[in-house]
Amino acid sequence: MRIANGLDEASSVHWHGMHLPARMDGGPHQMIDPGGTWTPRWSVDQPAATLWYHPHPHGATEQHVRKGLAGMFILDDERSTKLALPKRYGVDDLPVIVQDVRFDGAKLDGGRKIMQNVGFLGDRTMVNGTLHPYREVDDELIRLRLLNASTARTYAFGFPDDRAFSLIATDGGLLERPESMDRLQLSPGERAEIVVRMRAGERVMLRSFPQDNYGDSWQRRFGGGDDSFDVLELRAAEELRPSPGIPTALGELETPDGTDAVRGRHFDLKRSGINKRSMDMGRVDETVTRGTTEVWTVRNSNGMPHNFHVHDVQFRVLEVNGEAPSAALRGPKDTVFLPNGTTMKLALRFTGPADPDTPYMYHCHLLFHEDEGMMGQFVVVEKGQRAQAPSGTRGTPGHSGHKHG
Ligand SMILES: [Cu+2]
Repeated sequence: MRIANGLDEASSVHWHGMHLPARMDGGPHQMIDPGGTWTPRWSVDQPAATLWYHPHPHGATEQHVRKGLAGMFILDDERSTKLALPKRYGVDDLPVIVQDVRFDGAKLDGGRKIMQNVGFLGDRTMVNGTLHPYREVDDELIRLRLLNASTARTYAFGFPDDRAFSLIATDGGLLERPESMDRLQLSPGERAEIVVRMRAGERVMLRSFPQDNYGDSWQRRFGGGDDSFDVLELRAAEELRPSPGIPTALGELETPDGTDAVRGRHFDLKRSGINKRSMDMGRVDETVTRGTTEVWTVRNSNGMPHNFHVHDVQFRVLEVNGEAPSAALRGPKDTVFLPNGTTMKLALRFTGPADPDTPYMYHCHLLFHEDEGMMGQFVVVEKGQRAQAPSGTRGTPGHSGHKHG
């Protein structure tokens, strides 16, 4: 990749969901100066998936993403190309990058209202950078690659007639089998691939609906969990091309099931920091041994919604509040939503190259919280190796590591 920074400020480009060496990750340690370029290289070695990229400058990620620096990254592989799924890009396989925005005249407005403790919430919705989007479709089955590229807003996607659709993939790729549902919740950073059946000549609106799984009435009201609005209209042709039925089996998961875990770690999510520590670019919080599996327990009792994203890996959700995960959480994940009062157990395997002095990030992907310091750093080392202080550490102008909460 060759990234040229044409902005008048430093930024970075993070490959969200990609398994790659830490120094290619595009996090806050790989800043690109104004006018500078960055040329990371790596081999793509992971299952077919819908990934994305966005800036990750420490303290300024919300602003950079909200202003539009985000895109989708589609990986195919041998298995995904052989399956009888809709896969003609732009025809029956559509990217759906969803962002909320607010305008002040012709300019984007990023102001956060008082009481909005999740961060910026827009009052209009864009898909692929387009307001009032619609798409004409000519096939019976349409695959939508949904990406929540918003900085704070959580969506519950569905259709007004409550028609069932098939979930075929989550953040890191295909499920073992399609799961039928009529609502799908995605918090910032999460992706999902769904297949929806069209009827000839109809117009149907993909919408976001009020959310049960968001928080109490106060949090729903001020965090956008009560909102409902149009996202994307699908306009079916008078005659549709027949599509083959969705395969009943999609393949095996590569994510670990946790039975070979060598250790557990706990992460307590608070707006003031994870495990009572605000992000410090010079501090390595966790050291992980390459090739091992771990079980991470992530808990939010902070009175507001958070989510949790881990760089480099796709993980499996083992438990949500002691129960087996719902259908929407059974595929490979790199980001999960944790409303207040949620505890999740995740199984993660770290197979990337060891690099004791370049950290990966884990953080809340409500980007206002991340910028405030809800982020930590882990390094992957060879057995017996120790973490080093991150090299080349530099901050973002204007961020002084101040305390919150
Ligand atoms: Cu958060």
